Amino acid sequence: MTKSEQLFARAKKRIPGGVNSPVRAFGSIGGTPRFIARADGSHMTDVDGNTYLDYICSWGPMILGHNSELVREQVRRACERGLSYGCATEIEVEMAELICESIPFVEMIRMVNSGTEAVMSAIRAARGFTGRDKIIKFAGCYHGHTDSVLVSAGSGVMTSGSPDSAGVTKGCVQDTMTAVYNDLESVESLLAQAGDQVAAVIVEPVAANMGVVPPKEGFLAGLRRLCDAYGALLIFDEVITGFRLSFGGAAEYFGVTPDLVTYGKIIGAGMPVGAYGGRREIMEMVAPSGPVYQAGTLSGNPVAMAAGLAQLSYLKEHPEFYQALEEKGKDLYGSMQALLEKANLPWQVNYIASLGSLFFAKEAVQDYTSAKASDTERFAGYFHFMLQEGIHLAPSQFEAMFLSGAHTREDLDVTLAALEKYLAGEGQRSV
Ligand code: KE4
Repeated sequence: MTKSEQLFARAKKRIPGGVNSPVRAFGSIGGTPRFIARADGSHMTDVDGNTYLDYICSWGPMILGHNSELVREQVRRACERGLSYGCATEIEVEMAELICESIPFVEMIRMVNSGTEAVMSAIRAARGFTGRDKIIKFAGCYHGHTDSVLVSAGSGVMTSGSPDSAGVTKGCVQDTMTAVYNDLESVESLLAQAGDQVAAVIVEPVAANMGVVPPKEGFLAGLRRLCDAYGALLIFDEVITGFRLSFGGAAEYFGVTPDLVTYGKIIGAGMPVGAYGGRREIMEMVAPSGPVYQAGTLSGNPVAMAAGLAQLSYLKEHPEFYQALEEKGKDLYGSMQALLEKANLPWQVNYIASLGSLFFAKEAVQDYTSAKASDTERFAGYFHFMLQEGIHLAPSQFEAMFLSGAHTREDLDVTLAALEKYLAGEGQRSV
């Protein structure tokens, strides 16, 4: 048995499914998850000493690459001053000022400890501000595991949610309506039915939890227009896209301004950090300045702030980073698409900036229904082929590939060579 196999067997005795987050368990693709011992730059090394080129990047946070000396040094210095005080600190002010002074529509921001907490809090703030109960989300979009968004991801329009998880009561999701991503008419029909009850529309401005599905031209601007027409707030869930598509995230990238935004991942640089922010009049509803309660023992933790501030400061001071990352994405994902065409295979590569997904689907993937048409068994074979080639993809067809500043030209070449090898062999199997 490998050490990963031994650890997985032990883990399953004491941790549900052997993991602290379900996707890590390789459930949809089979096999034993690799237990990682360390990671540096664009690579991770498992407990058996195998090194992999990494496209998970911790699901997004490691945009500078793993184990960045820049971030590590600030964390080290923060640790020497103590790990947590439960009191206000200067670095929390610096973090809030950096974000608010960089992103115009974020007039105020509150730090929390995860993307889930950010979304939960933003929805509560939207309901508190509008006095309305209902929210609209999109089939296939994931916003963390707070009850109100764990709605069965039905691929059609749903006026009242049904729970997508045991333990979530009907009551928790009865005010959650589901629309179809990239389909403004589906949103308009829900608003027409319940418009004056809708507190907010929440959207991943680039869907990345059904695999990567970019917004169609006009989709985000259309959501802005519809929210304005019906007095609902627009929430961009930028836990993945924030500070990744550009320093101003998808809002800046697409030129569409939400009322509230949620962040996570990159703003913690690998430490547990989430945040929500937006218009001052909305954020001032949040305790202790207003009646919307939200709190957290470790919110704004000084060590986590040190990590996040180091990473964000670097990104802000090096705007050219994003151009280079986008070029890298075009190069990798564009070349993957070209290899599929050269092999005369019908599959799809969706990508935008540094996010991309290879879908084993024969039709364009533009929403949840078309994403779900993917051949997940074939994806499992592809995943394990690439893992054998020393390339660790996200262990699910419905996740993204993430690029970092640490991925090199050689890394891309190794990836493309492995894909070409797959397509020439296994990839031809009964298409
Ligand atoms: P966390 O609570 O996991 O920090 O963030 C929840 C969340 C909210 N919004 C969006 C758009 C997200 O993608 C996420 C979490 N993303 C997943 C990856 N698809 C995290 C990986 C995991 O669940 O282990």
